[in-house]
Amino acid sequence: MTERTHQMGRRRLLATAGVSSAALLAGCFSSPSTDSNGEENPNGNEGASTTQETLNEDLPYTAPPEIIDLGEQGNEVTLRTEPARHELVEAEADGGPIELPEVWAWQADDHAPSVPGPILRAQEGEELEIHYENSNDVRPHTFHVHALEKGWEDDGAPAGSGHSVNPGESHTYNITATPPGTQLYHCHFQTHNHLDMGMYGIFRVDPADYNRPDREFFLTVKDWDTDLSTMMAGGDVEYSHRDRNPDAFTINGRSGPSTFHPETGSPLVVEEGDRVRVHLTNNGYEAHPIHVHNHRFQVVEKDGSPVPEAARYDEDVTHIAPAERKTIEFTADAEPGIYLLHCHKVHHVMNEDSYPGGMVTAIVYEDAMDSEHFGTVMEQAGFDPEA
Ligand SMILES: [Cu+2]
Repeated sequence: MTERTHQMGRRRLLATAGVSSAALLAGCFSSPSTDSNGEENPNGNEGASTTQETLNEDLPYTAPPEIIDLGEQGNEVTLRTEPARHELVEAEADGGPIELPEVWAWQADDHAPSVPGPILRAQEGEELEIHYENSNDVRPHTFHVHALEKGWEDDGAPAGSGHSVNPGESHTYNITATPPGTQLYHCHFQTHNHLDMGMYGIFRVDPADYNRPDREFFLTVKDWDTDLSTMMAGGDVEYSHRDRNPDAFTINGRSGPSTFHPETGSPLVVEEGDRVRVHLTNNGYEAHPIHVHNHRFQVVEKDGSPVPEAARYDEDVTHIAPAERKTIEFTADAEPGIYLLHCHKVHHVMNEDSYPGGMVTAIVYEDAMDSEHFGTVMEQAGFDPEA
């Protein structure tokens, strides 16, 4: 217990250490730190004499995930992995910055690397070429996607396929966009580290007859033990997979109040009367009961299968297990305002000892956006509409 408290104290220090150079945001990528490999010995950084000041200050920051429409680019994409730093709570937000000193971020083509990775979107039935080019990192990686059809060697799980992509190598994963639905992908090399270092994302396959809703949102929830990131960044922390103890909780890679930021977070902005779909995926190790305020939703898809009408019912909490995908649908029929969407393990709605934070965002009606309270929420999220 004492040990834990001590580590938490150190985390706080790491969290507030140096967010200094805005120039890093410009995409000037540096070489990855070679002592942050940690593959062979997960606790392999023992003895590294590092201080918080030396933790990967030259790494770039991640950007928010973008939707990559594969159909618009010949049903192919080139993915890479970029070591980066990641803001759970942005510097401008209340309580920020809280950072992961190192993540391994997926990058699509020439877009900015992000955690979670890009939302890859395809049309049912298309033959896809996912090129994985391991040019920017020092570790092997793979691309593994759930549910979608592929051959043995393209499954991306070395223990099964016998195949990973070493630094300097590349591999094309031939994948068929079926079955349709909301799937997820992640790196399957040393998954206990690579997934937890940020190598995950949503893979959406729209059915041929997809009836698009008025508003559609993609949310990945995840718990983190920030000690893993600190260890991989060369920090003087002993991380044990057996004692993994999550201390950060995110929606699309951000913790509240940064989740409310309209550009870098994931507020669900709606207009009264909209039919709204939220694709939820869980890429962490814990299950999360996701609760929506003042709206009754139905689960319409689960793991890429449509839920039959007869099995749908109105509810306001849905449990989402690790790797599970659920698409929920509701009508924006409440009094126009701001309504929370959050994990109801309420200690997941915290940043360390501070509440609220963590795994929370909100449905925001456009009509409520000129209210005084919305202004306060935006201020807390660090959003300056004038900037
Ligand atoms: Cu990997």
